[in-house]
Amino acid sequence: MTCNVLYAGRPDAWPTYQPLLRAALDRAGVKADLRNDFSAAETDYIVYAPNGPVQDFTPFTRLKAVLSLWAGVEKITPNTTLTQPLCRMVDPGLTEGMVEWVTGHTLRYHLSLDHWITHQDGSWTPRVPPLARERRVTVLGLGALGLACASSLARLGFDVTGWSRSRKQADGIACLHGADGLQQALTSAEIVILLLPDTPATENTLNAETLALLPKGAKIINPGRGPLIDDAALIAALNSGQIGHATLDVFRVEPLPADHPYWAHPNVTVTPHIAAETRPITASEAIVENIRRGEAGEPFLHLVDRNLGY
Ligand code: NDP
Ligand code: OXD
Repeated sequence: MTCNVLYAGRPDAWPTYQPLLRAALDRAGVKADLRNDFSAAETDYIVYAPNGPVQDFTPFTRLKAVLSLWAGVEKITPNTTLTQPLCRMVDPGLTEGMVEWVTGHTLRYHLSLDHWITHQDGSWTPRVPPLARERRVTVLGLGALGLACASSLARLGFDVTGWSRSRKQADGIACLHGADGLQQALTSAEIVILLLPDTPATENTLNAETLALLPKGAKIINPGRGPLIDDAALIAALNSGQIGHATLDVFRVEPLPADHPYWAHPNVTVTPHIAAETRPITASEAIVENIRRGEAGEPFLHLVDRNLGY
């Protein structure tokens, strides 16, 4: 039997994805027609992105699964017209990119690179950075991305604590979970990295109360999602010096409005949601593996729990 795969990602990315998905389907031996214009009633699988053309899933009467090109699924989980399985993107290329971005910004804080780059004034004032093993880093979220980043930082020698919803064990990482775990994870963290999904339970994870738990001058790196942070509380904490600096890649409103106080704040670095992108070459393999599984009657990988929202 042949299945019909509708590409409903960003229209301008179709020429990139079409040959990659086609080749991956052929390599996997999956009999499939792949198009960007199947009618809803003939579609078995949707390769989906929130900035693509499909918003209403009601007419997709024979749909077997929606396969997200994005890791974050907060834009689709509340969509009540979708009743079929939804799989999120876990892409080795995207993970690699996130590890590089997070490691880069962690090292930047650890080594005070901003200080040395901006203080080229002729003064000779040695300030030797501690070793990585003397630097306490906390990663909030130990999923595909958080765990990869935490492990990479631990391999560099950092003293890494991780926090997740459920109990976990990972080499070189002190794993905590639940509300008490969050408190413990924050009290000694000099650098905090947010890699949680945006769900009702994670909104404002960093707020006035939790920011106050951090040691004075702690640094924040947020490549997760904007709503994880209470913006007003962060700005107040930056102004008081409780938080030394924040590097923010994601925001409640994107693009971040030009008049948003983050842009002008001397202790904030804004990046435009570039921490890690889905890489078509590796993502196509991930998408096709789930189509193969669907056709073989095997369980899908990376299924979203619609109740939890991730
Ligand atoms: P996963 O779903 O694999 O991991 C999510 C992690 O968050 C899990 O460890 C989970 O715990 C934990 N978590 C979820 N809810 C809670 C909670 N209430 N309390 C404590 N921990 C919780 O996601 P990924 O690692 O793949 O991605 C994380 C996020 O990164 C995405 O949702 C997306 O928002 C963002 N992202 C950003 C990009 C960028 O360019 N800026 C690119 C790609 C993704 P448990 O393990 O117990 O389930
Ligand atoms: C994603 C993202 O969720 O790019 O994939 O943020």
